[in-house]
Amino acid sequence: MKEVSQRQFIVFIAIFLLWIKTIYIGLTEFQISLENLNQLVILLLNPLPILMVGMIWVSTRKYSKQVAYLLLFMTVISLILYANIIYYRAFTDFITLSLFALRTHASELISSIITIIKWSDLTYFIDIIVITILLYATDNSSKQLELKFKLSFIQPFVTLLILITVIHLCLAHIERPQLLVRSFDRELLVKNIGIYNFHIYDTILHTNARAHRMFASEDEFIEIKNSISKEHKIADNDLHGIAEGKNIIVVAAESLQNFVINQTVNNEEITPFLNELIDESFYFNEFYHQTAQGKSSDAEFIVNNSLFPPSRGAVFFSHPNNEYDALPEILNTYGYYTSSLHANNGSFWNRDIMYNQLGYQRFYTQLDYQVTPDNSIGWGLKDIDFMKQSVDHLLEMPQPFYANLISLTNHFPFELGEEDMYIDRYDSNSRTLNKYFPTVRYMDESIKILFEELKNTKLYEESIIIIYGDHDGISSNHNRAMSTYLNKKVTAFTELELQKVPLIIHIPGIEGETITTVSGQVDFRPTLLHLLGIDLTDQIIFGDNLFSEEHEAFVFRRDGSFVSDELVYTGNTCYLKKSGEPTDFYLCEPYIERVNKNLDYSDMIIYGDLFRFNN
Ligand code: GP9
Ligand code: MN
Repeated sequence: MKEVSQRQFIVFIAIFLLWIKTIYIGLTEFQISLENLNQLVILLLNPLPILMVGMIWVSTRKYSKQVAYLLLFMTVISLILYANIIYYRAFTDFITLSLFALRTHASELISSIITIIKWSDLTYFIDIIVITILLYATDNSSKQLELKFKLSFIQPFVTLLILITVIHLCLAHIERPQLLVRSFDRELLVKNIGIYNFHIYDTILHTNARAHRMFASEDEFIEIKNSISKEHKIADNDLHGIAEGKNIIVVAAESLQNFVINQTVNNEEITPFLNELIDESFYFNEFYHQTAQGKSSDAEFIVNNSLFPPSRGAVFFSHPNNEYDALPEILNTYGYYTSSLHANNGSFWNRDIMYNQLGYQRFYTQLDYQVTPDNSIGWGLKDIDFMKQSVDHLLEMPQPFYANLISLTNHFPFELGEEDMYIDRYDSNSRTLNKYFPTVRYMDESIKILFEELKNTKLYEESIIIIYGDHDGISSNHNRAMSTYLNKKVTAFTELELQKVPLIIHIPGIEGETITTVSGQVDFRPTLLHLLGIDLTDQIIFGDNLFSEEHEAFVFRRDGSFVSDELVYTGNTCYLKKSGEPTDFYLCEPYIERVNKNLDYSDMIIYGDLFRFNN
């Protein structure tokens, strides 16, 4: 029995070394920062489950094979770590399976690999050498060929494993609620679930997408195409092609809801600049966001594809390898230089990967901005600084360009320094709503500064500027405070009304008007293309040109709710739009069927990767 306990000891040491190594690499190479005790415990716990599974696996192999399996396990774990180290050094990001499918970054990586690898990296493999020596220094005679570790040895480990996993998941949940569906930043994900669990999670996501794709056929594509393509008539109005050849500057306004427009808090205007801008722009005041769990990324997905995001997860994460026929791609073929600008991690919402597939030629991330503690708050660079620095980037772009500016300051928990408080907080039982108004006001100021900076250059005259709210900022958890502010009861009907976000299209020199047609983010793309004079025929889209007289006043959302000229349907109740009073369900029924069919179609396109059949 001596060999068995010796062997147990060596396996234990091996796992211990891998554990220490993982933590060390996390803190140094992956730059994981610890802000509280909870995060430290998470860091210590998260590598353990996989390593313990490895330990149990090795220990239950035949005695004679254990040495080989142990070394194999150590090598695989070490290579996973090292591959991520190299990738992280090059791109400040972690490896995902979709990278292999897309073969992105491969050439950049190969060309720079010599400069990335260091001799000192060999120390990351020392543990394997130590264990090899230990194994060969101990008695490995095959006298007890079939002897495995006793079950009594394994059992406590399984119990411990389960315990650690549960504690880890609870702590990670406290740290980041809904971690796997929200907060989709790989940095955060790895920080909270650990590098090994991250790879398991990524593999599940990836294979799931692959499996769906395998069973989809071209017939489905043709069926959907025939069913949803309508004749997108070129509206006979002077707006067709009015922005042809101009730059397109889009501002995705973080968490900007429509209820703040032209409103006051403590007797002060919340969005003084936007209120003025609306008078000289096309302002759509019945425009709904259509995002689901993917929030900001869903909004980007919708406006660029005119498709619906899936109801679960974030399409930016679940389907970054799909074929799309996205707006940046289309604009590329018309000679536009396409880019997205966002002063956050490139990996947040998987943008750095998904953008390749959408066709953006350039992604300006936080690395392209001067970000200092002085000009940052909450999620990062303050919007005013972001706008100013973005104009510098815009000035360097080849024209015409399509530039997508994503703001950040007006993000939950709506943090703002005293120096940036242009208005006072609201006073209600919701700290979130109270803080929301000053950050919206700050964002309004930043957009004003964007316009001023553009006007200091030729860019203003040469561009059209579009501003849209990406999704709601105040969830239904704050209904009580919201009803105090709105001075009316917040019912399911009101909740849906609150999902309106502004869409403002500013074309210098054109007066514009307020357009009250019911609409949604899927309409963004056809509407913009109409202004650019680009043909919509054959595009497989769910939206419609809002400037066309034939546009049907009808919008539906990812949860199946819809709004028409007369009816509103949400939470299984049919309402009259004018009064907000519930009405006979059967009035809504035909629409419900249509909505569900279309949402299914959109899902089929994404899950089946059907655009690969589009030629
Ligand atoms: C992050 C930003 C916010 O980069 O776009 O994303 P959200 O939490 O709003 O989806
Ligand atoms: Mn957002």
